[in-house]
Amino acid sequence: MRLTEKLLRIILFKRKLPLTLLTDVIVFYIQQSIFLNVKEVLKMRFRVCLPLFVVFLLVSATHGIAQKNVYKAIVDKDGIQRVNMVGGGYFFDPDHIIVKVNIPVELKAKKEAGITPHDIFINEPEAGIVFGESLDTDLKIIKFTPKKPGKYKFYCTKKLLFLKSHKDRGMEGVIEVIE
Ligand SMILES: [Cu+2]
Repeated sequence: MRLTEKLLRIILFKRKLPLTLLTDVIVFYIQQSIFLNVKEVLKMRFRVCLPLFVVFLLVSATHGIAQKNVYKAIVDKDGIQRVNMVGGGYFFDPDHIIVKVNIPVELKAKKEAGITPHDIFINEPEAGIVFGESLDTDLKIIKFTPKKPGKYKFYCTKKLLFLKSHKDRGMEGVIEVIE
C-alpha cells in the first residue's frame, strides 16, 4: 500500500505546471497530517486543482499569453541597452524583452546550474536579429542591433532523443522591438 502510494505520488508529481505543483504540495500536507488513502487524495487533488485551473485559464485568457516575464530595456549612458537573462529547464527569464529599434543591444545570458545543456536561438535577418549561442553558467554577451519594430521569437533548440524539445516545453520567448 505504501509503495503504491509512493509510485502514484511520483506519477502525479512529475507534472511541470506550477499550479499542479501547488496543489500537490497542499494535498501532500493534508495527506501527511491526516493519513488519507490514495482514493481520497486523488479526489481531494481534483477538487483543489479544478478551481485553480479555472482561475489559471481565466488569467491566461485575459493576459493573452500565459505568464510572460516582461523586461523593458533601458538605454545606458553609453547608448547601449543591456538585458540580463537566465535560461534553464524550461524557461527564459525574462521571456519577453522590449528593446528600442536602431539602438545596440547587449544580451547578457547565462544558464542555470545543472547538467542539462541549453542554448538561445533566433533567426530574424530582416530585423537584424540573428544569433545562436549555447548557454553557459558564465555570462555570455550577445550583441545585436534591432532594425525593425515587431515581435520576434527566440527559443532553445535542445531536444533529448524521443522527449519533447525544450521549445515545446516552454523554453521560448519574444524580443519586442519598439520605435
Ligand atoms: Cu534548453
